[in-house]
Formats: sequence, structure tokens, C-alpha cells
Amino acid sequence: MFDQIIEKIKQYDSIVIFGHLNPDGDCYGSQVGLRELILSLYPNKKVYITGTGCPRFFKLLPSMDEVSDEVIKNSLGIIVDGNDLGRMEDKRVFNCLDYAKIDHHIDTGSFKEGPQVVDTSANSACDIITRMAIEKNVKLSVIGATALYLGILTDSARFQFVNNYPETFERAKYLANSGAQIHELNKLLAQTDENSLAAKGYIFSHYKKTDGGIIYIIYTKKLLKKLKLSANSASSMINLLGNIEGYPIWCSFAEYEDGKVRVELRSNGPAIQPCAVRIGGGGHAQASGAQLPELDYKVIDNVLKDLDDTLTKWRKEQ
Ligand SMILES: [Mn+2]
Repeated sequence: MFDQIIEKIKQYDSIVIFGHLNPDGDCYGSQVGLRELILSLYPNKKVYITGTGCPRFFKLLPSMDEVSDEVIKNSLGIIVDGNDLGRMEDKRVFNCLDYAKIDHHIDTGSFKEGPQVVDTSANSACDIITRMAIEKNVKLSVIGATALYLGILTDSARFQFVNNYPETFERAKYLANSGAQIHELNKLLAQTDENSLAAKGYIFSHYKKTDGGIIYIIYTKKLLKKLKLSANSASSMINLLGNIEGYPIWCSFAEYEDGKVRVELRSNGPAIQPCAVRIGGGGHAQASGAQLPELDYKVIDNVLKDLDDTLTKWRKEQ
């Protein structure tokens, strides 16, 4: 499964690992973890991670590299936790010499630049990279183990969303045995601040429902200012509106400073990934995202209508 990607890695002395837009724990953990994996196999290679990463974990894990244009032009680019080059945060990804990919999102066939490992049954990209480390008998560093554990933990919402528990726990065990700093990670993940508490209070008391039973919230720039939240941090709070009895689909729309709108769709009933694809996004069957060019309430109504129809159809099939 990993031979082609390993072959590609062998060919290059300089490698840059790219993460997706709006980096999350899995994307950042994959970047750090894969670098540690490569360095333990090939200590003489230069391996860089680019993008903003997840600063809240920089106390425990490495911060991102400043990578020059020159380095990128002479490197193998490995993209993690995203479908294709266009999904990557650092747009200089298009200038790499060559490519490889490791991902767990539904494959859209849009990556054609090199070898890839895609496993949509994996709970996280970190889970796939951990499997690679186990199969290649890698002695992983504490940093690598902690980073990969971070991705498994966050993408599974702390082991709630897992397809195959025995396998996932096997990988978690390997990471724990490699010294993953699980207590420290949990502490960082559990931490909150008073401002987010206030924002949560607002969200819990102001979410809306469509006639068809879709839970949603729209964060305009004005509202985000009032809540002292960025569009990204508001979007990351999407699961606050999840698991409300009788409402299997929930979503949020958050307006960026530049006017674009981040859409997050979640479900514990029907697959909502097709709805995301219809507005130019994608992701997993029950957790998808997209971006709209502007805050257009007609477009948002159409998205909600699409979700309503999806839910109605699913309910009839139950
Ligand atoms: Mn992921």
C-alpha cells in the first residue's frame, strides 16, 4: 500500500509537506508526524512543513517552517488530509517538482500528479500515516507519536467516529508505546477561555431550524465581531449543534472578512457529502465543507432546501 509513496520519497533529498486550508489537528498532526516518520527512515533528508498549522499545540509540538520559494521549486511536495493541490493552504504547492498524497477524504479523482494512498475508511490521515509507520517498522519519535495521536484524537472526536475500533486502537497503542504525550494533549484540547464560553452561550440560544428540521446558524461578519470569533473558530464549533434529538443534520455558514462564506455540514443520519459537492465542496459522507463566494441568503436557502430534501428522503427510507 505504501511502497509507491516510499519509492517517491527515496528519490528526493528535499521534501515539503503541505496541509489543507483552515488546518485542523489531523492536517497539522499529519504534517509533523509524516516528517518524523520520513526522518527516522532517512535522517539525511531535509523535510519541511508549511502553512499555519495549529498554534494552540505549539507548546507541545513544533511550529511551522519558513520555506523559501527556491526550496519548494526543488522539492517533492506531499499533500496530506486533502483531495488535491487546490485544497492546500500554501498555494506555492503548484511549484513543486513532483508530488505524492496521503488522504482519507472521498476521492474525487482530482489528484493526478503522483502516487497516492487514499483510505476513506480511516478515521484520519494520521491513522493512515501511523499504519505506514507500523508497516515500515519505524521507530517513531515522541514528537511524531504525539502529532499522529493528535490527528486520530481530533478527527474521531476523541474516538467517537471510528469505523474499525480494533485497528484504530492498535494504532493508538503503537503511538502510546512510542511515547505519545496523551495527558498533555488532552489538557490542551480541554482548555477553553471565557470568550468561547460566552460565544457558546449565544450559539446554544440562537440557532435556527428549517421547517424540514435542519439545525443551522449563520455567522455574519457583524455577529462574529460581537462574539469576538473568527469565521474559522466559529466554524470549528459546528458540533455544538450536533446530536440534538430528532435533528440529524446541522450546519453553519460563517462570513470571512473578505466576504467569502465557510460552510460546514454535519449529519448523524443521511450522507450530506453530495450536498457539499453540489456547492463546490466535499469531504466525508457525514462531515463536509464548502466555500461560497459571498453571503447570499438565496444561495443559503437553496443549501438548506437541499439538506431538507435529503433528510425527507432519508426519513422515508427508514
Ligand atoms: Mn482529516
